[in-house]
Amino acid sequence: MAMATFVLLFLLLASPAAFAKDHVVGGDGGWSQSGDYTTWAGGETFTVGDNLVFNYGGSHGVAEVSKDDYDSCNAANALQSFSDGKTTIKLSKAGPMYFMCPTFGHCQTGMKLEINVKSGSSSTPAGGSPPSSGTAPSTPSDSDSPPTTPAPAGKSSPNGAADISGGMFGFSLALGALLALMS
Ligand code: CU1
Repeated sequence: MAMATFVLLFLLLASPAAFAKDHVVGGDGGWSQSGDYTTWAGGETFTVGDNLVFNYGGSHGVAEVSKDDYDSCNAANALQSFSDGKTTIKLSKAGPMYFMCPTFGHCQTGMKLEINVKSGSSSTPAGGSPPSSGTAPSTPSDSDSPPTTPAPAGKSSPNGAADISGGMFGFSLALGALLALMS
């Protein structure tokens, strides 16, 4: 029973990584000249760790390009390009990504895709954690105070002896003055 609970807890804790999603570009219509990829991308949430899946026919391809080349439909400087009909691209970092079909004329007719990859949901709360970690340095300072407590005990006896001898000296002075007055 305890083992089953442990396994269940482990699965729950591990599950965020299991949420990596495959985004099939264009849905059932796939990657073609008839798709509207701006609208399609607007309905998707892309997160680091997800996959982008392009399904397309032999006359098409996939090229990842810079924003400038995306805007001008230029596949000559493609960061990576594919033409195998089924291309899976892992979204490994946050930020914008740009894709186009390198076949002449296809990008101009709308066969292009811009996405914005978001960092994992776990990293968003992490941005708020630095304030809490700032309180951690105060804990070591508490451990510094105990050593100072025993130290005065060791020094108090010499001071006490000095106080006694000083008191004796003052007493003898007062006694001497009293004796002088009496005589
Ligand atoms: Cu194409």
